[in-house]
Formats: sequence, C-alpha cells, structure tokens
Amino acid sequence: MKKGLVIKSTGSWYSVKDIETGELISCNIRGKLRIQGIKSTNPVAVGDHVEYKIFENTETGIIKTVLTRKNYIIRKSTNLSKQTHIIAANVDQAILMVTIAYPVTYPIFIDRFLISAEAYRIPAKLIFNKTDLYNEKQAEYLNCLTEIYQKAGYECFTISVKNNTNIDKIESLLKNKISVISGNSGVGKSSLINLIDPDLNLKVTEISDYHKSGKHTTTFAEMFDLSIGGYIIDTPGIRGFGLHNIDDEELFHFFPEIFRVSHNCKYHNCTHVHEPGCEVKSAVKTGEVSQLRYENYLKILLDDDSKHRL
Ligand SMILES: Nc1nc2c(ncn2[C@@H]2O[C@H](COP(=O)(O)OP(=O)(O)OP(=O)(O)O)[C@@H](O)[C@H]2O)c(=O)[nH]1
Ligand SMILES: [Mg+2]
Ligand SMILES: [Zn+2]
Repeated sequence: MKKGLVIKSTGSWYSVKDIETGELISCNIRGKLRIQGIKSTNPVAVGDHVEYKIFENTETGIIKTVLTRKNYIIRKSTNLSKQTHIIAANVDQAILMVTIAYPVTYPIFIDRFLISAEAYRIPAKLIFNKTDLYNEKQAEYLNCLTEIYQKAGYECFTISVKNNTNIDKIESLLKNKISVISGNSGVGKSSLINLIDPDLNLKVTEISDYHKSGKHTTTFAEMFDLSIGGYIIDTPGIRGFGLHNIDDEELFHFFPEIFRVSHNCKYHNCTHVHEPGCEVKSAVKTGEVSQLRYENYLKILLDDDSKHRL
C-alpha cells in the first residue's frame, strides 16, 4: 500500500500527495475504509496521513486507511445532528483570523475556537486583520481585545493585508510549521496567503456591502506548500466551532487563565458560577481574569444552545 498526505478535500474527491514521489493522486474512498476516532461528516480531512491504492489501469486511487491523527480541529456540522466536521488534521498550530469590522467577529466565536484548540492541545494564535479600516473607536476595541487574549496566554498579531503591515511577523509564525487558518468568511484568510505566496493566486472576493459579511469564496480546505517553508491550510469561512465531547465539569480547563486560578477555589468541584470561596470570581474582580472571558465561560456553560448549536 502507498502512503500519502491529503492536501485537498472536496467531499467526494481527495488530492493525495504521495509521501515518496510527491506526485498528486486523485483519490476517492470507495470500498471499505479503516478509520479510528470520532464520527464526522467527512471521514477524510486535509492533513490526514493515509494509505491508498492505485485503481487498476487508472491514474486515480482509493484511500484504504486513515492513519491515527495526532490532533484535529472541528466545526459543528451544518445540520442539527451531533455530527461534526473535521476542518483539518495533524497541525502544529491553529490560527484564527479575526476582524473587528468588515465583517465583525464576535468574542464568543473566538472563545469557542480557543476552547476547541485547547481541547485537542493545539497551540492557538490570533491574527486581527484589516487594521487599515478601523476608526478610533474600533482601534480602541482592537487594543482591548488583544490585551484580553494576550493576558489569557494567546499570542496576538495585528495586521493589515492591504497595507502590508506586520506581515513579516506572520511569516516567522508560519515558517516550517503546519498551520491551519480559520475564521469567518471575508476576514482575509486567502488574501493573507496570497500576500505571503503570490504564486498561489487564491481566489478572493469583496465582502458584500449589503450584509457586511463574506461570500464563502473558499469552498474547500486545501493545504499549500509555502515558499518560506512550512504548510498552510486555507479553509472556508465558518460560523461556529464544535465543542465536541466537552463536559460541563471540564469546560473551565480550556480557559487556561481560569484553570490556573481555579486550583485555589474552596471547593474542589467548584463550577465558578455561584460557589462561595471561588477564586475565579475573585480573579475577575481584581482583573486577573477578564470579565469578557468569564462571561463567555458562563454563557457557554449555562446556555445549552451555544454548546450544541452551530
Ligand atoms: N481593507 C482591507 N481589506 C482586506 C484586507 N485583507 C483582506 N481584505 C479584503 O477582504 C475581502 C475578503 O478577503 P478573502 O481573502 O477572500 O477572505 P477569506 O477569509 O478568504 O473569505 P472566505 O474564503 O469566504 O472564507 C477581499 O475583498 C479582500 O481584498 C485588509 O487588510 N484590509
Ligand atoms: Mg478564502
Ligand atoms: Zn471557583
């Protein structure tokens, strides 16, 4: 059996790069597929290492086995079933691209992404894009958010793809790593990759004036070789991250700054909602834990909808 790396997935066809020859083979998954792990709408994802076989007398192949994943990042499937959709597998880091406006990314969306990354122990970074567009108030809000997330332990970058601001920092971030970049549609994920590697010539479109949101220009996840070294996985814009298999009792483990102070709570099974002697609540009062992060923790914990829906 040959070994390969899945670099593109359209749902029915997969582009597999042969590990030995580097050749790209179109594969499907007809027949029996051996796979371990979670139930998802896509059994094979970009970043997967697979074993495949060339279909007799053709140039195409069949994926037979998906090798054990080191990690993966998921979003909720669009239907209301409990199924999830794997965005990418086997990554070194997960990057969320955020915009304060054009379109707006909500902090709770950032938090759900971070929880999802923490749960799979994938280092997460935040890139705030389109700084060229922000008025004074939006710039202030941007500072406020980066301060909150930096304090929580996440590296933040503020960039403008349009003005080429701080792109060198992103190049250092991506160099020699396998990174997946995610975010709402229209935040500029593909634009950033084009700026770093113009030869890739990825499709981008204007965000719609009417809705001030993106148009889902990128429709399939795809992994690209970067000329600076490393791989980047561009992904379609999404609206929500799945919090698959995260129990209420362990949700706070995935807020690193909350987890840190929780060791000193009076009750070992403190949920940090109403208990006396809760160090998390004290830390919110002193500002050690941000009010915003704590409120989002409560929102996700107490609001079933936000846990199970898109
Ligand atoms: N003003 C400004 N516009 C930007 C910047 N970066 C990207 N854009 C614009 O934002 C729009 C959307 O960019 P894309 O790169 O297609 O966004 P995307 O995140 O890949 O979107 P999807 O593929 O739909 O998920 C395009 O019109 C870009 O030119 C920036 O830094 N400043
Ligand atoms: Mg795109
Ligand atoms: Zn507590």
